[in-house]
Amino acid sequence: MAEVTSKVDKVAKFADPMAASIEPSTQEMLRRAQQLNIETVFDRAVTMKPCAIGLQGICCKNCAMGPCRLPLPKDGIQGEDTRKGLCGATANTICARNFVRMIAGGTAAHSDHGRNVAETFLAAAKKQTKDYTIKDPAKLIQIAPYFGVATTVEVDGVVKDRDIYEIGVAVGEAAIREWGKPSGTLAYLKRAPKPLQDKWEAEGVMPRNIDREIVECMHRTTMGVDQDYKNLMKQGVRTSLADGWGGAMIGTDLQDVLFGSPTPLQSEANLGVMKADHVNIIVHGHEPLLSEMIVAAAQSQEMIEYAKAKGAKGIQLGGICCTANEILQRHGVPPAGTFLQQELAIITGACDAMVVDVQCIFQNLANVAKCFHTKLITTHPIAKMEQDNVVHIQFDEHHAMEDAIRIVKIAIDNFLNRGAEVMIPRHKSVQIAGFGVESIKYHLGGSFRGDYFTLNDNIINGRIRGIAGVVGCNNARTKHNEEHITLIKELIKNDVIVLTTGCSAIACGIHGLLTPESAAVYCGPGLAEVCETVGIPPVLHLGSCVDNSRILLAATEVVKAGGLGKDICDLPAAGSAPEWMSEKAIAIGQYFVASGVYTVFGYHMPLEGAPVFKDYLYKEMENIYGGKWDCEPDPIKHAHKMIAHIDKKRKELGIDKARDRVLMDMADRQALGME
Ligand code: NFS
Repeated sequence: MAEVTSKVDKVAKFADPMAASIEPSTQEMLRRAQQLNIETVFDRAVTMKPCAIGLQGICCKNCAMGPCRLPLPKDGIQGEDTRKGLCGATANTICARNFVRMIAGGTAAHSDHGRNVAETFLAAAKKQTKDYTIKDPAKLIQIAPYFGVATTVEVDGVVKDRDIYEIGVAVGEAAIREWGKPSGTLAYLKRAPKPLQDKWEAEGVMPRNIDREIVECMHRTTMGVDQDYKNLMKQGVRTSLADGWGGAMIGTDLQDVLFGSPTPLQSEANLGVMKADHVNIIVHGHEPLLSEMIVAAAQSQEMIEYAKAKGAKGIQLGGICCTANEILQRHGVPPAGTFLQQELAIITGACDAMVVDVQCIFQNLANVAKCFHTKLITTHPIAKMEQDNVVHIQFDEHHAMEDAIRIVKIAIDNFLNRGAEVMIPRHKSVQIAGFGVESIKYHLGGSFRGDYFTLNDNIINGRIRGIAGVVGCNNARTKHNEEHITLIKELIKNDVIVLTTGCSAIACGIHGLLTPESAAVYCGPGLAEVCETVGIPPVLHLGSCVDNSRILLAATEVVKAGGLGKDICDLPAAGSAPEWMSEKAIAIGQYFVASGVYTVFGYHMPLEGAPVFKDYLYKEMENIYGGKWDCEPDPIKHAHKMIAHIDKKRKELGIDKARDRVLMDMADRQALGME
């Protein structure tokens, strides 16, 4: 048996496990790491403080005359703000440029993921890859018209259904064109409520194609180009819309067509899903293209027998980050943890292989893996690691299953190399995941009356006070999971139903908020009654971060069902990312705001150094798009800001006092001029 060999000579300062996380298995594994003298992100967060000027958003390093730093004077701006960089760029310009570049970074990440999915989808539709097929033809038929693709064909005067693979090729080709088409605007924008489309059109922020918007962000924010924060933000808005109503939405839809649309299913969550007597494979990252195949390979009889021949009882898969959410929502594979638990999964000593693709992957995983037997496998041509203990197996959709089997075999072969220091925390929770636009319709509307009317009725009668989308990351600068869980418990206590994605959703699973039973424990009486009646959790897991597009479409369905205004900004709804850290979160926040949602981030926003620009995002933006930004690190105050907004919208809709819907009789109808 191999010994744990720490490659870390001296950890400068250890984090206090109780201060680092509210979650027991994380605290336990952090203690374990410290006993073994293995450094984790929690320790580094104690040692390394963030740059105070970068934190304010006013460091410009876009040319070699800088970096120019424009810190806010200690006693604030008195009189005219005279701060400027060498070229004369103001704090507003610098802060807006940095913000827009974050939007571009986030949009690029989601959209490049979407593009990879679209390319694989097209290969599958053309039958160039045997391992992928069209699993959800109904969804393909539903989305085809948005791409101008006919789903029927007329032969000799008879209308017939078109071959599903033929539709697939046409949709795949049209979808890929969304990244680079020379004219027009994005196809999916017309899925938004009409008044919202009109606003975007009037403002000139309809995205033209996905790549162009990202490129234009980079151009406009480079030295000496756009010097007006409002004009810069127009491009920021346009790019974010190219994410939410473009790359991310196409990614979600084509993943559903390729792998099946999620339906609610039961699973578990947390590090305790790993098993000492099984081969443990952790998949981590974002694109489900390879992980789908790994699920199939790990479940194959051949691989299970192979694992047994090596002395294991079976193969246990687990996920980290959004790859976890992808295979959870379609296969019930349990997530082993959120973003901040990735190093800890290896520190269990029981992780035989960690397979990573793109995004949210710590380079330090390689250093931690060196201390154990774990094989760390990178699989994507755009995401390699420099450390020599990392294996690269480049995944190719044309021989996807072969790649997956190779990876699973490496993990199984590695099972025998485990050291003596296996320590898997016991903690895990049961969860129900796999909700989507269609399943909400079904669960809240019933099979005969599947629609959003029931949800709307319950919002109008006040049993459900409003809807919150709580999403996003963990951040080592905040206490792991505390903001997510405190905030969400406060929302559901106040009868606000929560839709969640990303690491927030994993946190909810870990902390037991994704079961119908949790409604009786944590919810206010109205929401508890609805959850009990229809058998849903008060917090609905809608998938990964690209699946925030599902939240946009769910909000659009609520608008369509009627009675709650004409646009997303009329709804008693709010958005939140309480522990955000990624540029992707900023892109998501901005497309929520530009779609009419009041969006509150926790921790901190990199805007404090440019108060005028900050005011533009926090106040003026609402006059243009109906949504605006806000920030509140305290989770209880954060929840109440969202609730106050929800109440304001209820008042504007005239449903602030209503408790039960009053059915109109004939006289009432006649009084309103209705028949
Ligand atoms: Ni979203 Fe999903 Fe998690 Fe944050 Fe990273 S995994 S794409 S970026 S950390 S929620």
